Amino acid sequence: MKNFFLLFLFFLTHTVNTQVYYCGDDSRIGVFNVADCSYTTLPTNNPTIFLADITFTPEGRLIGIGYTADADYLIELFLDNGVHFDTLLEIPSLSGALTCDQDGLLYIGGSQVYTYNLETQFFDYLSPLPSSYPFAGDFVFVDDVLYGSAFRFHIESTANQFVNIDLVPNDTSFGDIITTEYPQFGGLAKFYDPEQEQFRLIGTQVSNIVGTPQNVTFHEIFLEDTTHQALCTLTMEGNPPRGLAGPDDFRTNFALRLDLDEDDSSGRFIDHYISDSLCAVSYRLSDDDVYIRAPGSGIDSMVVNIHSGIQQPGEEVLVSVSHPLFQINMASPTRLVAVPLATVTNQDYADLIRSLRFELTDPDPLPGERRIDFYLYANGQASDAAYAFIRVQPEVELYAGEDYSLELCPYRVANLLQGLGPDAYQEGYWVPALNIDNNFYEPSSGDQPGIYRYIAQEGSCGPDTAMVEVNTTSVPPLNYGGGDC
Ligand SMILES: [Ca+2]
Ligand SMILES: [Ca+2]
Ligand SMILES: [Ca+2]
Repeated sequence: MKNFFLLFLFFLTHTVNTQVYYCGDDSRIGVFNVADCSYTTLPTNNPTIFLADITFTPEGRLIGIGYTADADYLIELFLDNGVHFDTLLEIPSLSGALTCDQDGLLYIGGSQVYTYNLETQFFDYLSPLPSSYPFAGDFVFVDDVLYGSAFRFHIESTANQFVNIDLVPNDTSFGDIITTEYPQFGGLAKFYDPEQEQFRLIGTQVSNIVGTPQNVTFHEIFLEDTTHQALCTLTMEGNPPRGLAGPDDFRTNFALRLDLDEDDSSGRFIDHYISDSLCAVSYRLSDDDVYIRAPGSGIDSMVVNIHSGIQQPGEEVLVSVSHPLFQINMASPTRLVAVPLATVTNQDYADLIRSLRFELTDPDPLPGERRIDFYLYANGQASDAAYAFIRVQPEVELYAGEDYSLELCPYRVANLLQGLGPDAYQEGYWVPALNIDNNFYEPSSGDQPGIYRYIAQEGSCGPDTAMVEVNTTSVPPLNYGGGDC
């Protein structure tokens, strides 16, 4: 079965627990549902980098390795407003494996193993591998041990090796061979199964039979006795998935969970939320779709504190409105403890979280990212932290785009925003308003030729204005591919 859902459907469907993310050879990202072997792919328009593998980071970033005809790159992927890439670093070629540890250190495998620290931007050589063992497969951490699927080139054949990787820098051995009985897994990921109350390990095997279509088999891997079991074989649209990543990698407490943005629509994955509102002094700390899972006896308290990034102490504070069901204690303006005054539901906690704000009281705030951490407590147990990242951008100038004019055949539809250029602010509005609210000039809905102004404004930013003149012509316009109107 094949499914091409729209972006919003992707976000709606990917939050069920038994899922792993995959990336295809042609820049696609998707979600595989372990329970029924269904999948959802998110096509990328105009791929410029082909994806070899992906991983999440503890801060909820989605990082990939990919390649063009010229070079290999470490990239960050963004799925809000469609899939787009940001190149972080050029890396050695033949890289096929990527994962991330609890501290946010990336492990990149190819003909050698490298590490990359996203914070310090330090790229390092971890360990030499025998030159005939490239990690064209994937890496996965299980109980703090890094496993990898490698294969060895012989003169006449290849041999698969499932190994653990020695994390001692510059050690001469790469670890131990766990088994040679596994197939070559192009992708490896683990996820937490709430019914079995344990992690499960998944690997993908792509058929190497020449010709199309190529099949991919998802296997469950049992490290304890080095067996594996095929879950299903799929024929997917385009090239089969190569890399895998698990959304549960950095969670430890699955019974008590807080997710500040369940469908990840803010652009941070896992349990986190990011606000990059422009020119604002008051910021939300969650999306509307806050999700809480708590044991039957309920949550005893919630702690929220500004973890890092404060630039002007005393001028950057947490703010809560009073809530009839909670006592809010603030020992300092950067730390808040909420204790229920009566029996409350998870929904009451969610309402309280939605009402919280981070505020800048200085009229000239300083730019930078602030991180605010949330913890829930139940029966003496703390949840994993859910982070709200606030990007303060006081000096942003909005750009509405370049003025231009357009000659259209009568009744021809045109995307007016596209013509303003790639750097134009995307959230502006039109004066006069276009009849269908999607930046499209559509004569059939009543839009008339004339001058349209595009206004870019947000918070106290802007406004900046660009002008588009729409003319209609009955003769085929030049440079429009010919043809009659
Ligand atoms: Ca991976
Ligand atoms: Ca989330
Ligand atoms: Ca959301």
